[in-house]
Amino acid sequence: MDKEDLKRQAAARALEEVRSGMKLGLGTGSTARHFVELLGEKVRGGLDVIGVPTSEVTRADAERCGIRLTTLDEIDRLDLTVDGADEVDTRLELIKGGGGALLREKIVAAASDRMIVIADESKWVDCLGKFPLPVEVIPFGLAATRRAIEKAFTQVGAAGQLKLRDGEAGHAFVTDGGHWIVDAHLGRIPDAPRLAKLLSEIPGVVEHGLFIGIASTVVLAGTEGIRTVE
Ligand code: ABF
Repeated sequence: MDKEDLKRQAAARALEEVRSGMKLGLGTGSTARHFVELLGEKVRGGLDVIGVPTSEVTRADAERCGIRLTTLDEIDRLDLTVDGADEVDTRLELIKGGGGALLREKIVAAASDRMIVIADESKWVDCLGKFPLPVEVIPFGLAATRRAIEKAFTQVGAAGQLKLRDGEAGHAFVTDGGHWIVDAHLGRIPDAPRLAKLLSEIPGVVEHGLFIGIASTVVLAGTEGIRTVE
């Protein structure tokens, strides 16, 4: 079974939690795209849901699949967000943002009663940090922001290179919010909750890819089957 099959299986399991009338956060990335496609099939079969997309890419996918969309300005809370992740640890702490959509993903997840993370087993780790941690930053004063980010790393006993993410034609990658991303190659993050707090206090940091205390359930698909961690 290849990875895409596993991702689709995880997405299908999450879909079992969806009921008519629900307001859903729709994640970004290849695993979340499987969820959007499977949800679209259900919608065409009569399931009545409304979604808030976490990126312009997901908005386009959801529209193509016939899913009714709204915004967080038009509704209050969401019942459930289903999204992928780059890494998940045993405390259900996540690294997200490899796809560059971490800011909207966190806003949407934080506005949801529940967040189900869908992933293949390769995302499951003992300690976060092998996947480079994305930090979304304001271009103004980038050097100062970088120094503050590096100081936060040393405060939690982490160290590594910080690289500005490349976009198209030699330019920096630009997020849906118009910001840049620096990726921190740390190897391991000894105290993710503390680092999350420290990063949030830096003025030039818009948001970071550590999702702490947000995910309620993780659905992991592996060659041995699917397991759910709560
Ligand atoms: C989103 O997509 C991101 O937060 C994460 O970076 C990425 C995971 O992508 P994939 O499902 O393609 O591995 O969930």
